[in-house]
Amino acid sequence: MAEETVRQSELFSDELNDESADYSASNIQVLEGLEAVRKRPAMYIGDISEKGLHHLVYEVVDNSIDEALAGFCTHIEVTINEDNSITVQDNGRGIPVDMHEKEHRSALEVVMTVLHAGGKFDKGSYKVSGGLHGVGVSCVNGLSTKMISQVFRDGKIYQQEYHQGKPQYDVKEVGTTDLRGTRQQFWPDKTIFITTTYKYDILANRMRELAFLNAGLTITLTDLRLDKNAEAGIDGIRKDTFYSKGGLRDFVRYIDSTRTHLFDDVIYLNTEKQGTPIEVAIMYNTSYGENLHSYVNNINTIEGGTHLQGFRTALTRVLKKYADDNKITEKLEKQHIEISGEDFREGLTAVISVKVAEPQFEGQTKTKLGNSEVAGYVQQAVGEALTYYLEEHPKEAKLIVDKVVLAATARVAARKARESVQRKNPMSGGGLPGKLADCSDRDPANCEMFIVEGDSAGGSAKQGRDRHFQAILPIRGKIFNVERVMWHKAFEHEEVNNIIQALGVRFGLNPEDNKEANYDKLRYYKTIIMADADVDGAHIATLIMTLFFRFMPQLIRDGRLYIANPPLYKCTKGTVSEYCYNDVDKQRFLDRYGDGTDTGAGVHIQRYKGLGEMNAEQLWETTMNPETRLLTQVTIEDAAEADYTFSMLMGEDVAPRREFIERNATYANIDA
Ligand code: 0RA
Repeated sequence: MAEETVRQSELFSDELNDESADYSASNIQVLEGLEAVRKRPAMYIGDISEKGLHHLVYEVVDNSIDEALAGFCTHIEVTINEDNSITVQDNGRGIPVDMHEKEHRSALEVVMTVLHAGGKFDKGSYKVSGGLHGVGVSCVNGLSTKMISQVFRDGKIYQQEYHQGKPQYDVKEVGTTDLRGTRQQFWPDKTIFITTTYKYDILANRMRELAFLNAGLTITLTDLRLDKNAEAGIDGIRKDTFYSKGGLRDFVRYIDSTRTHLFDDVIYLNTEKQGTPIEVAIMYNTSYGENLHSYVNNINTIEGGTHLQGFRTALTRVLKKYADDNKITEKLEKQHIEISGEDFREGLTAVISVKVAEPQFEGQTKTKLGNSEVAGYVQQAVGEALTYYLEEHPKEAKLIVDKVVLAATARVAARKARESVQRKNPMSGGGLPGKLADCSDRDPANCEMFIVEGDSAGGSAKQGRDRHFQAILPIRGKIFNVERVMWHKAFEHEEVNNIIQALGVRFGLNPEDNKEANYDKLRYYKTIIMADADVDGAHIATLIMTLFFRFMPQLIRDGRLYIANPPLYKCTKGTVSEYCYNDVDKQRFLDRYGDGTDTGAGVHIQRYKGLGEMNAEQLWETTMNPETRLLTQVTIEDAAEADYTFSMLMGEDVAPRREFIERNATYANIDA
């Protein structure tokens, strides 16, 4: 064993060209492998921001999920430790620790230090999981200052520790145990990641999603950081247990829980075609939107792909046939109305999950399934299940088809209305809204547009801006709630129309090809929502975000939507004055220049109740000047969760909305 140790430490030295050392080809690959990961981390985990940081956890959890899919693991425990390290423990068989024949090292060490080695030595297993990039746990190891692997097998605890991926000793026995499974703890490398602070909510959303996607698996998430928990208003340790018996049946109910349903049933299928497991759950609600969420091997396929295509085809064909058989199409044709694909999906919420042995991921973000055979499998599976459902449930079938007819009728009526509006006002085609104060630069990459609540704040913003690259679009009060209205109607709404026209995009789903809006003509690379820092302002910002999320999600994915953060206070003491953007900033000022209270020791606090209270110069200085302002970028971490959140925020139910706003509020205490 002593010899092993020496060899391994040499293996990770930089003396690659040392001819005298006895390196085998595979050993050199090991060295290059993890060095490469540290040199170009983004190539392996996407990026080195918060997203990449959280990706490390998913990568480790994925290995445990594979063990669950193989049928040997029922429980995964994820812990955020006090020092921001992460522990993932499962009750599976434990990673094998015996000698790897070819590598002459413990199998555990191979898994932990060889890129893409995970599961390779276990041919019989059905490995379908794997992070988005499928890089394996060795990647996490390489990007961690320290990692400790423990395996509980045959009554013993085996352990190995790594620094930046380098083993510190051979796998050794460190004790006895009644447990079975694998425990991984890692400390993300601060010299690699922009931030190493984990966010509970981001991990919780993914663990909830994984529990829905893998029925019967229990995932617990624990946060031992008392300070972070206190910030979230939680006293002591924070913990959630995610478990779903019904799988996607529960998932679709969760996503759709704040909408009104056409009927209570979930249309559900769980089957296999040619060795490809397929699970689908469908609900119909009374809204006008279509919400499809698709997964391949537990990965959210944001760009869709063949599985989604198979689903759409089956849905359209089966419902069309039902409508034909019941003479409904005939009736519509007499009114010159033809049903189109989108009509079948209005008010539909569905989750599609397939497990593909060798997935080909395509598209810009590698989240589009390319395997052509899967389209046929899904189409067949959904076709059979839906046909059967309609036969067995005539009442529900009628409700669905009535809704389709209504959608088609309304769509045709809306088109006629739009055409007549456009005929009357020929400018509405390509012109810019009269209220827009445009910028002079014509290169969209340099330009930004502020959507400003209220005419008076709009006036200050127009005066305060840098007119070269900043455009101002004032909007009046609340724009309409896109969650509650058919999207065709958006064209009839002035404020929404102004936003769309100013952006220069064709928005919404294009009925011809079901593709999203066309962004080629986008006039500003940044859109910045500027609203008051109070509950009303938050509501307006949410309405605008919903508009983007539902009709122009690609703009959010491309990182083009922002929220401005105006200050809440201006604190002055003598000649010193500072803008404070939250209560923590204000307290810091009071502690520094006063006696810590709002009134003591001659400190003056000016509280801004709205944007309108700031003059043009102040607005520029605090909120618009790129040198000094604070912008929040809007992101979609998790589309299913965002779907749930927006429908909840925009829905009729007040209680969950209030709770969400209270939990996420960052306004001054006065409003809370
Ligand atoms: C391959 C074979 C065996 C276990 C595993 C992989 C395994 C890997 C991971 C990663 C995280 N948790 C895990 N649990 C198990 C066991 C083969 C055997 O015991 O016969």
